[in-house]
Amino acid sequence: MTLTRTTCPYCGVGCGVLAAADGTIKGDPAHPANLGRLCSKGAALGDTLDLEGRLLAPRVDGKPADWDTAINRVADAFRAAIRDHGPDSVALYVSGQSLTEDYYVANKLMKGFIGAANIDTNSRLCMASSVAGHKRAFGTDTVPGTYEDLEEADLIVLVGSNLAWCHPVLYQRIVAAKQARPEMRVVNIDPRRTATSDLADLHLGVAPDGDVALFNGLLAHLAATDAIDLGFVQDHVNGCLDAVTEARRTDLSVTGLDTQQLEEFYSLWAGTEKVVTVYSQGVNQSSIGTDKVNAILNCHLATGRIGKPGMGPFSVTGQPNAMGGREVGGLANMLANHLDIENEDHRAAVQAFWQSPTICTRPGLKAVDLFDACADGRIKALWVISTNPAVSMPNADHVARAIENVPFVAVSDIMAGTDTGDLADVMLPATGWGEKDGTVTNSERRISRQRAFLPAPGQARPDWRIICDVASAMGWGEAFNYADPSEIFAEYVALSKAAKGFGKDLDLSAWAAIDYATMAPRQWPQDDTRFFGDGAFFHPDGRARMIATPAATAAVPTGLMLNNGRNRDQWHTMTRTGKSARLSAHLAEPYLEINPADAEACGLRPADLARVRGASGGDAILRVWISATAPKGAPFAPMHWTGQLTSAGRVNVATRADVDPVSGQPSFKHAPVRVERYDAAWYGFLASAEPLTPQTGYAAIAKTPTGWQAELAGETAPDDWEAMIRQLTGIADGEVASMHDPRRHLTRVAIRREGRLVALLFAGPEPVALSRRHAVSQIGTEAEVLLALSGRAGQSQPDPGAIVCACHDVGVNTLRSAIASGATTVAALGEQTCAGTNCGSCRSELAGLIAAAQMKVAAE
Ligand SMILES: Nc1nc2c(c(=O)[nH]1)N[C@H]1C(S)=C(S)[C@@H](COP(=O)(O)OP(=O)(O)OC[C@H]3O[C@@H](n4cnc5c(=O)[nH]c(N)nc54)[C@H](O)[C@@H]3O)O[C@H]1N2
Ligand SMILES: Nc1nc2c(c(=O)[nH]1)N[C@H]1C(S)=C(S)[C@@H](COP(=O)(O)OP(=O)(O)OC[C@H]3O[C@@H](n4cnc5c(=O)[nH]c(N)nc54)[C@H](O)[C@@H]3O)O[C@H]1N2
Ligand code: SF4
Ligand SMILES: [Mo]
Repeated sequence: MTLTRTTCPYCGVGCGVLAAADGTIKGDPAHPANLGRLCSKGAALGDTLDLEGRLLAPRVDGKPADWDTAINRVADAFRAAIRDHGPDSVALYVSGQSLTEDYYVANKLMKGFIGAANIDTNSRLCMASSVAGHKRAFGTDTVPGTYEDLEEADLIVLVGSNLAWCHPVLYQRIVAAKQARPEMRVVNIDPRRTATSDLADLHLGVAPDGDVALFNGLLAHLAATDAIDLGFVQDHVNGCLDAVTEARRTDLSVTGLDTQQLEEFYSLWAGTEKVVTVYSQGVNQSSIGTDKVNAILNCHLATGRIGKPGMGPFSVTGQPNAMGGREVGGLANMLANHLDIENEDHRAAVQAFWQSPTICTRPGLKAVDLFDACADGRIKALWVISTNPAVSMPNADHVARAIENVPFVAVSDIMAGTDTGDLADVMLPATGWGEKDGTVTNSERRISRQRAFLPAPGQARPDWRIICDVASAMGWGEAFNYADPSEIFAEYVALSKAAKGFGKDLDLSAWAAIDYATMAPRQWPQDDTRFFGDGAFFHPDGRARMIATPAATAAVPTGLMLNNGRNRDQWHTMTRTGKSARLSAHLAEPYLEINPADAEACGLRPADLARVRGASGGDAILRVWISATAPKGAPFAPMHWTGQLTSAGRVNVATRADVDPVSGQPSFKHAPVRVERYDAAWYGFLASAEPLTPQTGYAAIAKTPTGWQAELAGETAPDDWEAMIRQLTGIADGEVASMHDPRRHLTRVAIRREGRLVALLFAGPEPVALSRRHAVSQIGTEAEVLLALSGRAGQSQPDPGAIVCACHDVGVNTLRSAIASGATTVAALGEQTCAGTNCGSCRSELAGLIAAAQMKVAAE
């Protein structure tokens, strides 16, 4: 069996993977990002390669069509809109998961040939504030550091980042570095305690959006304690005095932290030369996100702690190619190769290089504005590629209606059923990870190859080719005539050469001599380059800028603000990770993690369902998870669940679309909500051999080893339970057995087909207490119906409980009993149960279980 060297398609760590067509997946020991490690999602990539649910042929108006018909339909719709309403009436919405080659041709088509800049990307929801902050401070969008800086640092500050779950291999690298050098310090700044906080020597539960004030306070402290590097500032930085003056004015009560906490953090930061500040969505996804970024950058610029080994600000990218998209100018306000739309010379150079008939002259619509333009009729033709905005945009119901309102919508996806694809006139089947070739750039500017190791399924084509096919049908075939992605990459490298005279950071000259087929992972401009250590920046005067960042004075928050983000084992809208039973076992339902005091005030009990209503009126219904780690006033919900898997689990119906004024990035993280108990008349749990559709008031579907399961509830109990199961499962045949306990109002129904159990329902007026794993394990077996309906695990098979270690399938009950029998360290638990010994993503949860058990013993 030959293993193909490729790159993980999930997060921006950009781990190297060795993969084979039989589903073998291993970490690549030769890839500098992971050196052989993988996290739970990477390790489970083999579970996502089957063709179930894939879009395998084009669809036009809901019916299968051939490629020519589909491509011509897209080209005609775009041409007609441009002819009748001008180039600004069409839009592309692409993705940080597009490969560099896909991104490059999409951008070339829109900006150079259609001649408008209405191409934006989901990176607007993700990295836009970091991009804007970098440009304000450095004069270009550069991430100065490398992953090794994290290992060399003496202090790592993680701001608004749940690295343990979202960049797990980087997190593991920090864990290993801290083990080797226990004097290393880690500070975690996040309103809630997360798995990442477990590594931190200091967790600062900052008030939501208190970060600008916090870092202003740090800058004022640096100034007051003579910690500013006056030489560096004098030679290389403008704006220091203004920034410090603003910082001194800051009301630190906005941080929500007490003086002792602030003092501890400030003196640690001031006193440690080698400090890296890592930041992510708790910083970017805010209406003051760009100021948050600059408040952080200010502190690094003022101390000259930037671009040297072990020090610097580090904005970690979320998606596998968020960085590559920025390089090729994927955002509506950028041109290719870090050049600027607003700059006439830059535009002329790019147009000359492309030999294009036109070039956009002003920035296009940013994501939120773009969908508003869909809603109000300005956009006549829209093409969505590799992203699922009907789920992932804030105020998602409005966005779904806006997409519906566009006269022509094309969607390129790998899956047949997605919330956005369901709104399309034309569906274009793309090849997915493992089936296509191209490059991605990770958080440390390292370009790696994704390589195919599977054939293209059905009629699916790579995204770059679909885009070029449409461009050809629009009459621009010559400029989009590439035999394969290596030719696109070569053109992109040549453009970088043509743009070199503009003195920007992006320099790909090293790739001119590199063979695409055998390309090894490599950083631009050179391996181990750290920008800015020598004080050279990219504003016209060659200096950096500190920005005065005013912190809002403390507004007393009234009511609950919904925080949101990611789970360890799911990727975004779950179209891929949702296929894996192991990954789905970690957290199988959308939930609301809420502080006990808030829960009480809202009348919520454990395992209840909560109705979460945002300012725009949309409701999400989520399982209540009462937890002291959620700060008071700010419950947390995961972003992942969709209309395919839930009836009301899309959290973005409750978020709002107010944006950062500089970057246009929406402030997902803080949405005012009302929370009340969902008044369910019945709750149920259904295990099935057949796929399920969410149809009851509350329904959350997850993949299991034997098929599917669903948590169910509704406001009125069904009259006919059998009919309900048949509707949800689509199973029309088979014999039905049922049990009713009229006293306790419990109902249990089983369907057997050819002697095997194919569906099992447990329902009652209270949340169903039952071993889910046991019920699920009965599906497909010849189990005795009465025993199956009893819902109890047999003596010989103790219920392992909710899965904590996804790699080795180890449940919480197994772990608790191992802890009780003396495995009181993470290492000992690993020896006894294997948990945590593969990817390590669950180690902080293991530590949490041990701590909880020890606390319980201490209390007894
Ligand atoms: N498992 C998994 N990993 C992923 C992804 C995934 O879907 N699943 N997606 C990838 C992508 S695209 C991205 S962008 C990254 C995101 O990676 P992260 O940014 O680490 O993830 P989030 O969970 O969105 O948010 C991080 C934290 O911000 C905190 N926060 C909220 N408000 C504030 C605030 O005002 N201040 C501060 N300091 N913190 C705040 C939240 O409590 C949360 O813990 O993850 C990438 N990795
Ligand atoms: N509430 C809340 N919402 C958020 C966030 C948050 O923190 N909170 N975070 C935001 C952020 S940072 C991000 S990055 C976005 C992510 O949100 P999205 O980008 O909308 O989420 P994905 O599920 O990654 O969507 C990718 C889509 O592309 C498809 N796909 C996969 N591979 C391919 C391929 O090779 N070609 C094509 N054409 N399609 C493919 C998948 O099936 C899927 O439908 O969500 C944003 N939304
Ligand atoms: S950390 Fe995990 S999800 Fe991210 S690139 Fe590596 S294996 Fe993939
Ligand atoms: Mo993201």
